[in-house]
Amino acid sequence: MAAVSSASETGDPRGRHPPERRLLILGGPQSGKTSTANTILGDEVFDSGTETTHSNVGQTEIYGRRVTVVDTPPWAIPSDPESNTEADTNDNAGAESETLPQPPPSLDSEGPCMGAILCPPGPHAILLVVSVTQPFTDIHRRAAEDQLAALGGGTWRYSMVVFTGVDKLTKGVFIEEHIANTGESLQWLVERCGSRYHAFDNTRKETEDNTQVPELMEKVEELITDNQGE
Ligand SMILES: Nc1nc2c(ncn2[C@@H]2O[C@H](COP(=O)(O)OP(=O)(O)O)[C@@H](O)[C@H]2O)c(=O)[nH]1
Ligand SMILES: [Mg+2]
Repeated sequence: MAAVSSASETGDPRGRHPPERRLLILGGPQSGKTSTANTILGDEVFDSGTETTHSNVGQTEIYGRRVTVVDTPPWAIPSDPESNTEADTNDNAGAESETLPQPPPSLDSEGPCMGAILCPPGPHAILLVVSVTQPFTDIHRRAAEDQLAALGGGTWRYSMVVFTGVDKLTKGVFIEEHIANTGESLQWLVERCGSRYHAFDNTRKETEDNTQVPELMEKVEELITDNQGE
C-alpha cells in the first residue's frame, strides 16, 4: 500500500511496465467502497465497516500492471440524517428542503472529489459503488449527479457502476434483473454510465475461482478504449 503522500511520486518508468491504471472509487455511505478497494487491492488495506473520513490511495499489481486505487469518503445523500441536521432544526423546512438545490461539493473540502486529485493526472475510470442491499432513489441519483458534476464535464464517460453485495441477491436473481426491478433512478445511473456495470461480491475475495477483479479490469480496459486519446 502506498501512503497518500506517495501518490504524486508515481513517476512513469517509461517503457518498463504496462501503463498504470488509476481507479477512483465514489459512492454513497456504506455502499461498499472501501471493501471494493480492498478486493481490487487483494488485501485488507483500508478499514471497511467504519466511516472513511478522507481519501486513501493504495497500489497493487494486476497481471504486471500497476493499479492505483483511491478510496473516498461517501458523497452526501440529501436524505441522510447527518447531512440534514440543519434543515431538520427548522420545522417549516419540512419536505420542501428535499427539493432545494444542494450546493455543489467543493473540490477544496475533504470530500470524495479530493480523491481525483490524489491520482494525478486523473483517474482512468470512476467506479460508482452501489450496494444491492440499499435503496437507490431519485435522491441518490441526484447525489451521484452532483458529485460527477463537481468533478467536471465529461466524467460520466469514464464511469462504471460497481454493484456490491451481490451475494445478498436472492438465489437465481441476476444483477440485470435487480437493475430492472429496482426502479428508474438506478436504470438512469446505469445508462448514464454507458450501460457499463460490474457485479462484486466483496465477501469472496479469498476464493480461488474468483475472477471478478480481472473481469473488472477488462471492463476498465474497454472503457479506456472507448475513450481513447482523451
Ligand atoms: N455481504 C456483503 N457485504 C458487503 C459487501 N461489500 C461491503 N459489505 C459490507 O458493507 C459494509 C460497508 O462496507 P464499506 O466497504 O465500509 O462501505 P463504505 O462505507 O462505502 O466504504 C461493511 O460491513 C462491509 O463488510 C459485499 O459485497 N457483500
Ligand atoms: Mg469507506
